[in-house]
Amino acid sequence: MITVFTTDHLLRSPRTELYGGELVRPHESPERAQIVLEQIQSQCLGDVIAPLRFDAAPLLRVHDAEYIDFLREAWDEWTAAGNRGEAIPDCWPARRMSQRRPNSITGKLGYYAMAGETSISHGTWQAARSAADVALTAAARIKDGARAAFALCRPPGHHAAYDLYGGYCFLNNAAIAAQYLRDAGAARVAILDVDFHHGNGTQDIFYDRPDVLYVSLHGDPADAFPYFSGYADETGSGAGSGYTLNLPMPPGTEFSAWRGALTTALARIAEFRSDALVVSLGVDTFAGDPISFFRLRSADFSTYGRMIAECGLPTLFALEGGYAVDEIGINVVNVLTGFEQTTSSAS
Ligand code: 5XA
Ligand code: ZN
Repeated sequence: MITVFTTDHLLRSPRTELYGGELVRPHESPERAQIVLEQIQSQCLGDVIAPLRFDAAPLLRVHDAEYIDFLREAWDEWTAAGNRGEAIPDCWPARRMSQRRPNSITGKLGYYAMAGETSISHGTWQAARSAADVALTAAARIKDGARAAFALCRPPGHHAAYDLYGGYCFLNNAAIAAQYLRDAGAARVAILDVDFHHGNGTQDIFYDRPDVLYVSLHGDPADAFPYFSGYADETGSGAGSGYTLNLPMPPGTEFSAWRGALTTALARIAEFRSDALVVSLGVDTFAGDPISFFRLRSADFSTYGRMIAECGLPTLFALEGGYAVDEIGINVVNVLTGFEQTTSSAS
């Protein structure tokens, strides 16, 4: 399997995350991607290639143009306003408040943020832009006939909505790739989100559409971030009714139960008869993850990689979360090699 990777991800290296009432060193760190890359190389998964450079058009297929402008300018506006720390919001358009976009950069941060933990820092935009290129390059490989490709994206993407950032995400890499595949001729694309957290951004982008199925397994939002999205009764709207499937699970969920939910998810994907599959691959379902509450073990990632391969679909994997840094490489590569072994034994 080909991996698409760029060291541009190193440009995303904030000093701060708002966590537990403190500004701490971010869980979503550059080491994550480097460790995944090392494991890919040591396991000889396949070639590692650099991304092509795409223009803004594929981003604008799923994101608002003013939001993109905001992301591009945010750090410069923040520093020009005399702020000394990293850019975080301090006020949101909550219930019964105006939804107008403010002029002030601090106001704009609140307007565009769906969560407060994610600092914008020098280089954030450039890294997010390159991560989208990584996903698009992997999608181009799938379009050209590859059975699978791995987009080693950093920063991740699935919390980024049409015009919202947060949860460490700025541009929705998986959604951008799925839309690219649609525009390249795939009639239907399924997105399977196996990250511990619900991908509110991906759901938001495709919620009213019947051509992109979104299926997510995640921590119950009653107990887990993003708290306000991901309930089982969110099933799509309008023409998209029935094309979102949320499978929330409680604290302490073991692989035996998680695998049952994956079987349900894969049955829905099979019924959808999609031309391609995009997997939002977060491995924060791991028992040792510091910010999550499922109990998967490293061997379980191989098992479910095999299950995903049995769909028989051209499959793009895009990296999302996973913060047990010592095991992130093993867990990600276990999914990919599980997938590869099933694919090669079937052919
Ligand atoms: O998948 N999303 C994440 O891993 C980020 C969660 C952020 C929680 N504050
Ligand atoms: Zn996550």
